[in-house]
Amino acid sequence: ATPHARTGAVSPARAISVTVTGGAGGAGDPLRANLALMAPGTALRDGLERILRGRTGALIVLGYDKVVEGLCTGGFPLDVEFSATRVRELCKMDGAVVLSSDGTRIVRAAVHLMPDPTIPTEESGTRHRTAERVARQTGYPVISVSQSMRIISLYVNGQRHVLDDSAAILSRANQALATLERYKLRLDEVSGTLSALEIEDLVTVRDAVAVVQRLEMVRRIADEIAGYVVELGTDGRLLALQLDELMAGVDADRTLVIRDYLPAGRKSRTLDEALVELDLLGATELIDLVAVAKAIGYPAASDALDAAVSPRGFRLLAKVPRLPVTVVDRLVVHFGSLQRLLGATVEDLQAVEGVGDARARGVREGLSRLAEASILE
Ligand code: 3AT
Ligand code: 3AT
Ligand code: MN
Repeated sequence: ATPHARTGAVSPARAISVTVTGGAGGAGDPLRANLALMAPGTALRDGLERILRGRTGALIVLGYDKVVEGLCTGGFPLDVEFSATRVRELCKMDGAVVLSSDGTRIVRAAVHLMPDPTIPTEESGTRHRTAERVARQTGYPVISVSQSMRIISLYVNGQRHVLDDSAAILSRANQALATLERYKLRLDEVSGTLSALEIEDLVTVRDAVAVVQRLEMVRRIADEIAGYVVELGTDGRLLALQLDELMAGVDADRTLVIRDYLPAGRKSRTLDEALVELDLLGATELIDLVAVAKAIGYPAASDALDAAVSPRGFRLLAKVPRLPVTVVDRLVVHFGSLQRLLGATVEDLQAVEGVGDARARGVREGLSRLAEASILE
């Protein structure tokens, strides 16, 4: 997935609720990476929960370098291994605790941080103003535990993210999962229809694009759930299993269907370009089949949707058992279209490098079986 962050609505607490849509927030997303560091099951989260229960507050900087050092006054140097109990005790004192950049050591404690006062901040309490400014000035994530409001916040990338408890995240995640299940059913319907039309050679741009659209919708909601899985840490294990099961093969299908229908020609898009364009579609554009068709390189006119197209055959060949990807590619290059593949005899198939007698029969039988199955549907 290509990562690019998008943020959602501003909640009353002025927290930026981070809704991950599109290709947003993939593995490279800094917010997601930091949420993983403090997810349930980690030592850092354990420490933060202890501070919360103890009703003290905390100000913790997750990184130490010359810039951070320059903001530190007072307190004392420590350089001891991080532990949940240590950080909880140290946070009973006034001031901030500074951790090493990898979070494994406690570098300083009871520090008075003096960030640049001209850096804008929307917070009011001195702890939270400091947290926001230090995060902006140093680029390191800063965690605050509010004593008065009893919440944990993470300041990173100019955003504030409030850590919810697992029950709240799980209820949102389960709603998203229910949506994913519905989307997946619809996807299975449209891809079944596409397979049947492909066998009959009756595909229009609309049918192919409908599958691309549904795949993208499924991928986006799955990505949102993947974000919850990260945030839930050990509490997200079952959610992760359900997500994996629902998403089996979806990413592969996405590539295959686009490779099947990417318009040919010198000026046409490559697979990667098409994927980027799809990723850039907003939520409302994604509902519009014309916009989706345009993203993969078809003309942006509504009558273009009714044009007949033929698949190259990648998606259906991938359903033939025990056929290596390299052989699929060679078969498609050799025959050029699914219709020619369907019409090929065992001898014709053997003309392709890497296809011997047994494999040729396998392909022949596999394709016939797919043809029968999709007509029955
Ligand atoms: P206490 O003896 O605990 O009252 P202290 O010197 O230990 O004082 P704290 O770090 O506990 O101070 O801070 C207590 C409050 O003082 C927190 C904040 O509301 C206020 N405060 C501290 N520094 C500033 C500042 N630079 N500007 C405005 N208010 C400040
Ligand atoms: P609470 O929601 O009350 O916890 P706050 O943002 O209202 O946070 P306060 O002014 O009440 O913050 O300060 C609470 C403590 O935060 C006081 C001190 O231990 C710590 N603190 C505040 N400013 C700094 C700073 N610049 N460096 C280190 N510690 C600070
Ligand atoms: Mn306060």
